[in-house]
Amino acid sequence: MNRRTFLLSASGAVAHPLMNSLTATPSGLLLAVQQNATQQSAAKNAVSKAPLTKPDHSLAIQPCTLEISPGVNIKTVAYNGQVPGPLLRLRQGVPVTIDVTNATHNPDLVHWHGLTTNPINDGAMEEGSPMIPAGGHLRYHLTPNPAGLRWYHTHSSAGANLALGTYTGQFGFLLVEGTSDPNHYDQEVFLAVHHWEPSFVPMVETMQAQSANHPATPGSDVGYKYATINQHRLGAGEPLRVKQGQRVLLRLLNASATENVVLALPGHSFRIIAMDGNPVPNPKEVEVVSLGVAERVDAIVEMKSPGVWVLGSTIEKSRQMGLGIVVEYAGKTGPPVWKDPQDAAWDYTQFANSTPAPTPDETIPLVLIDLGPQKDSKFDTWAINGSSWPDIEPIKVQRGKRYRLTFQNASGDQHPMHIHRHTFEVVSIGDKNISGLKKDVVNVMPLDTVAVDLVADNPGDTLMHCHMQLHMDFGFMQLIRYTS
Ligand SMILES: [Cu+2]
Repeated sequence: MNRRTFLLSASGAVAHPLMNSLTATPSGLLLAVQQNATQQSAAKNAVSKAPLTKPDHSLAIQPCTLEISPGVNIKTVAYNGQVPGPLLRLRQGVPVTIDVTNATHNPDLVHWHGLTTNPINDGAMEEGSPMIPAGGHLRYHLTPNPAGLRWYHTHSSAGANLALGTYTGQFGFLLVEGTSDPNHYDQEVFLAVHHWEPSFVPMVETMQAQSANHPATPGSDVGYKYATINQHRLGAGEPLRVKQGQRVLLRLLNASATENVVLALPGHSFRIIAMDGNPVPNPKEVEVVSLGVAERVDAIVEMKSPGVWVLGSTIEKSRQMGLGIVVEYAGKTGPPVWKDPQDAAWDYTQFANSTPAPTPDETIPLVLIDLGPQKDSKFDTWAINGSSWPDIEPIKVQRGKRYRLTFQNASGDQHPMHIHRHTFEVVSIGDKNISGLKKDVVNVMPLDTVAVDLVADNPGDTLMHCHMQLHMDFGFMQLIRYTS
């Protein structure tokens, strides 16, 4: 059996029909050809035995209970029963197999966020990736690229069921290690933000008022009872132990389903060296780190203010929910100290080049609109240029061309826009033109316009969506389709 194929197991044993839809390119990379409906249904009905070869990594989607602070237990679903899931350290360009078993009662799939994989292995059903049936199993084949901080998470939709999708603990870090890392550091720490116990709350009124054409009937938003960094609320779990003079590399991820966050560490600054895993052109020290949903930041912190501190949300209520972790210098004791930062502003452009990006082959305006709640839905429906998923035509692109996508946010909400399987370049925020800032998620503030350049260099259907679970589940998705 060709190793470069999927194996989808239910109970019996045959080669997976999807193997016909995968062909090896001369460079050895997998290239997915368009799947048709027949192949999709064949994938569903496939019965195959467990793989003969041992995978490089294994993940189990399984129910678990987390004690996020003393006496506060969260029932959720997580990879291998832990939050975050196991850290996957992969070598750039070295193919790996990852077996995923689904020990829950719902079909699910894993998205490898930030990797330039193919549509079948990407883990997005809208691109043609197969679902992993309840009780089933799937082998993913990845050739990790590009180097940097990536992550993996469920890409199932939740709709109005707040016990599914990214509301759960299904997320983990994936680090693609390249050949060199010029940044010296003494300690590397992975910190993921998540919010727990979601519930429906009324949409903030100001948000509605700002939205163009927002209907009179207010929709719902999602609120949370608790927040954690990794598995624990602020003050629970082990502190982050540091020594004076250390350079600590923080690998930060916002794995919340719907909440953008801003973090600070009093007495210290963050030297931002990478965003979404990609080195920034202009590393800079700042007092706060903003993380839209699904964004990552690599920051070096010089430990030069001995004490016991709170690294946490700049919002007091969020810290009370648990959004923080104690940073404790060796030999220091006492209650952790918080101080509000003097400058909490966040500006992507300061980390970019101020020279403009190359002229694109084509500019595609995308107006992001809040349509309000449709029919009897609790949540607002979202539209791109007036259309909502699934009734929306794909954006057509040709291989090798450079496309400028302008996200014009006509709503009162923030939208962390994500494009699958590609890295884009942020080329303007409002009126300010920049270049060199490579990302896979960009947060578009209310009524702001952000433009990104996408070079069509990875053929196959590509999903573009807002990463807020309640937005993507209610219309805020569109495919980018290669026509050549
Ligand atoms: Cu959104």
